Amino acid sequence: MKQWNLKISKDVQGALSKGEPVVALESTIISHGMPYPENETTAREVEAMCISVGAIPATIAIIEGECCVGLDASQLHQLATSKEVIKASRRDIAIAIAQKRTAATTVAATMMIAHQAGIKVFATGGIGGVHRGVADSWDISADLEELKRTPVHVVCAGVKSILDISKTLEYLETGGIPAITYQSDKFPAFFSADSGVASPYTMSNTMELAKMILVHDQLALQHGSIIANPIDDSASIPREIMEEHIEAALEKAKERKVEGKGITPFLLKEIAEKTGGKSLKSNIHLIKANVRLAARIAQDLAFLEMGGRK
Ligand code: PSU
Ligand code: MN
Repeated sequence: MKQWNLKISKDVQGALSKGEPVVALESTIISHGMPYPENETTAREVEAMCISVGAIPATIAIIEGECCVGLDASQLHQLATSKEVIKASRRDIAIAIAQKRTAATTVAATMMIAHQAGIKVFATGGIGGVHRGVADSWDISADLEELKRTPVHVVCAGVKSILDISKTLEYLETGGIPAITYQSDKFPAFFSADSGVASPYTMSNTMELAKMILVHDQLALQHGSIIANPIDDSASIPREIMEEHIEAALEKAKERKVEGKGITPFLLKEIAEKTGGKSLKSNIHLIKANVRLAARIAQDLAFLEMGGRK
């Protein structure tokens, strides 16, 4: 069997071999989720923040057909600026590698590669989910399928309300995927801390989350989990305001017949424009908060794996 031939950076490899905390980061958010130059600055700042908390960041992407775990500055720049970068989810991975393409990896593809590298904690902004109007479109993100089969724990700010939040939670439940909200009993809706939907689980500190991950690993469970981190009040955007923009963006997507993997990037771009950049600011704020939380969980997990008790 052909090996994955991962290209793991020296820093990430060093941390993994010593059992030190590592946090995986995705790249679709860089290439298809945010405009330039904010995407590049955020990617860099997020990595610096992860290091300052005490974990090594492993940003993941496919660069000219190689699965890279931990990117250098020029690779980040390429992902942030090139129009040639494709969006790769699970279905696109073998094609991207075979054709030596450069691809930004979605949550699903990043989970796959992170797992191959031995990374258990992953931070991002928002995950994909069950789209509104799913009964007609059958649009359910491959991120949810991946969570069923890959043991990586994804720290995010919940799901954007371009998605159907209740149906997404139902889908997670069916798939046996725990969704835990950090310090709140409400599941967050990305731009707002409260989606109006109760969270299946609440945990109040990072050690509790790390213990869950440790047990998950000891049981060799093959699925992942969602750790939802509600956005701070200071950066949140009221639901009613977002709702208006989302409705308009969905309408426009329908008119223009945007389909398949183009839908999520299209909606994100529309919403960022409609809110006059306010949503972008919130997005940047929350991804940093998520990386901070993930780095602390990864630290506690490393402590437990070394035999520490608390
Ligand atoms: N949601 C966001 N920002 C993002 C994405 C989702 O708020 O950048 C990206 C992530 O990479 C996620 C992907 O994995 O979109 C989901 O795409 P799709 O819905 O096509 O599966
Ligand atoms: Mn889709």
